[in-house]
Amino acid sequence: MAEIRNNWTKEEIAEIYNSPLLDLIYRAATVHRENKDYSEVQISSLLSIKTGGCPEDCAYCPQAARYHTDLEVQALMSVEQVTDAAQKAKAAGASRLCMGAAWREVRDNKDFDRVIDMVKSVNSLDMEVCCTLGMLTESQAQRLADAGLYAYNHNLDTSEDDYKRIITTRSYDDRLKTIDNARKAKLTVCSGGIIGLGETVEDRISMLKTLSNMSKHPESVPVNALVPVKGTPLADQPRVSVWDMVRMIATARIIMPKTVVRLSAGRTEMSLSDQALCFMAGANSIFAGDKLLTTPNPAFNEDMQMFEILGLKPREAFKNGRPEKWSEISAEA
Ligand code: SAM
Ligand code: DTB
Ligand code: SF4
Repeated sequence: MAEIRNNWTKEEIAEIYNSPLLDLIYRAATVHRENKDYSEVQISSLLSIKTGGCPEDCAYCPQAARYHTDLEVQALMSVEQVTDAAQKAKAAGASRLCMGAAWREVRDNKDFDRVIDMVKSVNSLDMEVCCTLGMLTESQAQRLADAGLYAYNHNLDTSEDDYKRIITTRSYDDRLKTIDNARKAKLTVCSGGIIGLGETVEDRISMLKTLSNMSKHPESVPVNALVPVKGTPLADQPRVSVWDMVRMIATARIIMPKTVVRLSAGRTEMSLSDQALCFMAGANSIFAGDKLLTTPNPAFNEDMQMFEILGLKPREAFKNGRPEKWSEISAEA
C-alpha cells in the first residue's frame, strides 16, 4: 500500500509529471492496483439545477452572465424535477448525483431551503449526493451535511499564481476557505481543476501540490479538459492533448493514492483508446449522461459499451458507509 503523504514538493511532483510517458502510466497503474479495485469506475451524473446568469467572471464558463453565449438561462429547478432526474440517473446506473448551480455563493434564503430539500430527496434514493453551489460558510456546509449531502465540489481550477488570469471576482483564498468549511462540516471534498486554460506545466504542478498538501486529500479530484465555448474569453483555446490529460491523471493517482480521480469534462473529444489510457493511468470515475452541466458528453449507451469492451464495472453507492457514519469513514477506498 502506498504511503499517504501531504508534503509532496513541487520538484517531486514535476519529476513524476515529466517522467517518460510509459513509465508514468506503469507507475500510476501499479499504485492504482495496490490501492483500489481498478476495474471499478464510479458513475456520477451531473444536473444543472440553476443554469446561467452567474455574476462571476470565470473565463472558461458559459454560465457567466457577462459573456454572450448561446445558453438558455434557467431558474432553480423544483424538488420534483430533481427527484425525477435522479431516479432516471439511478436507473441508468449512476451511484452519485452532482447538482450544480450557477451561483457565486450560497445565500440563506428560500432557494437554499429548496436545495436542502433536493439533497434530502436524492439521499433517500440511496444515491451519493454532491453539490457544487459556489462559496459556502461553515453553517451552510453544516446544513447541507445534516440534510445528507455526501460531497461538496469546489474546484481550484488552476494554480494560485494563474488564478487571477482566469477569475478576478474571487480569490484563491476564498476557494480554499470554502473547502475548509466543507471539511469542518465533515463533508467529503471533491476538488480538482481544468487543463487547457493556457496555463503552464508549472501551474498544473502547483495546483496538484496544493491539492496533495491539504491536511486530508480530497476524496475526489476531477480532471477537466477545457470545453471551449463560443462567447467566453477562452473560446479559441486549442484543445488539450490526451497526453496532458494522461499525465495529470497519472500524477494525481500517484501522489493521492486513495483519491477517486475523475476523468471529467472533455470526453467527447477523446477516442475509446484515449479514455482507456486514462483508466490505465488511474482514473476511476466519470460523469455519464449526454450532458455535463451545459455542454455535451458521450451518450450513456456509448459509455456502457466502453465499460463492456474495457472490462470495467460501475461502482456501487456508499461503498464506504453512509453519511451517518462519517466518523468511521476515512478516505474513499
Ligand atoms: N458556480 C459554482 C462554482 O463555480 O464553484 C459551481 C458550478 S461551476 C460550473 C463548476 C466547475 O465546472 C468549475 O469550477 C469548473 O471547474 C468547471 N467548468 C465550468 N466550465 C467549464 C468548461 N467550459 N470546461 C471545463 N470545465 C468547466
Ligand atoms: C467538475 O469538475 N466538472 C463538472 C462538475 N465538476 C461540476 C462540470 C463540468 C462543466 C463543463 C462545462 C459545462 O457543461 O457547462
Ligand atoms: Fe459562475 Fe461557477 Fe461558472 Fe464561475 S464557474 S461563472 S462561479 S457558474
